[in-house]
Amino acid sequence: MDALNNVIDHFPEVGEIIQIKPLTSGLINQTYLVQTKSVTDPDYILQCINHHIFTDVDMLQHNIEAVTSHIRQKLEEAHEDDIDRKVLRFVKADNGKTYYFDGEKYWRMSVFIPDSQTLDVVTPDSSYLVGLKFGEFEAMLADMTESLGETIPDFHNMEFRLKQLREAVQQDAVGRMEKVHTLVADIEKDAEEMCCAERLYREGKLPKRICHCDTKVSNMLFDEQGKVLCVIDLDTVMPSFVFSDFGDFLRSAANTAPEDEPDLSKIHFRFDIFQAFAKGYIESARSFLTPVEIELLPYAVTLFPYMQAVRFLADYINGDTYYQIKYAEHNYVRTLAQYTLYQETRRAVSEMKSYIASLIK
Ligand code: GN1
Ligand code: MG
Repeated sequence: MDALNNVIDHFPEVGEIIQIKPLTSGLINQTYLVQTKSVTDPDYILQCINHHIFTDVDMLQHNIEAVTSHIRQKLEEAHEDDIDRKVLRFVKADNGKTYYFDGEKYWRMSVFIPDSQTLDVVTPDSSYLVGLKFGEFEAMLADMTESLGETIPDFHNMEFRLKQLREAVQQDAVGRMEKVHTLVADIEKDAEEMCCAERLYREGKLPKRICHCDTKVSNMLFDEQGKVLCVIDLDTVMPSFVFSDFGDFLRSAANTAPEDEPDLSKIHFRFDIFQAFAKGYIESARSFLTPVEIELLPYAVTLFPYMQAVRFLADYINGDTYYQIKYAEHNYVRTLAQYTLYQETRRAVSEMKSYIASLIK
């Protein structure tokens, strides 16, 4: 813990510390809760940024600062109360930036949001509220004048993710292809269809907007009543299709099982969660969504489990170089779980379409 204390010393606003606890959430960054002694001082979240994945930390933090200050300003203009629990605040290090480089690793600290919780399972009621919130989040960012960089280039680009899978298959770096070649072939069958967003974008028929791009349920803080307080994990906030936030939320929230469930019979798509979330989202996002965006929302729901299966599978074939794993076959299990969810969402497409049509009448 001494090393962590040395890091924290570079963030002058942080008061005397009584405890540093590792938090286990997230597959990418290392995260700690830093508890301070004084009851009047806030606690903090300390994160070691994975700079192998986020290679341009300066751009990353610039995006995050631009977005959080823009949202803060909007909340102030709307005379919201309790703003410090509704948007993250990153603390300045003694170099004047919101991150500190110790010669080897990059660190950042943000104020911990008290009396908040993450949920693993959401209800239709809370999904409706999350939907409203995400529509608002995108609407609030719609008039940002500052341009944001892509912290991970082509992050939710399906064509690019398939290209990565194909490269992994070609290389077969650790000899896992024998085990997964049928699965790869199954996934490939739908490849062209699943790349429709990129095609429409090239044809000028689909816009990019600033999105969160990692809207899984565990990246949201809820208050005691189950209302979303604040969206966290802003590393991937960048220009993308609105499908990112819509689809990735339902990928986790509307799954009856965890994203790495080994028992595939437990994985189903919860239509009630879809309905509630879509209702909230369309209510607050309708003002800016184009007809093409609305039309393709059911496609978005299928896209994210599909893309996640492709990404987990590519990582499995590459020998687990990207996602943190808990056991040897973890990425393989994750792939099957996400592919199963994908198939479940496919079966619900026409029902999703009718429901959305009923909302926009
Ligand atoms: C990663 O950082 P974390 O664990 O919230 C990943 C997401 C995936 C998710 C799958 C930067 O998110 O894109 O959907 O795992 N983030 C990055 O659980 O690759
Ligand atoms: Mg993340």
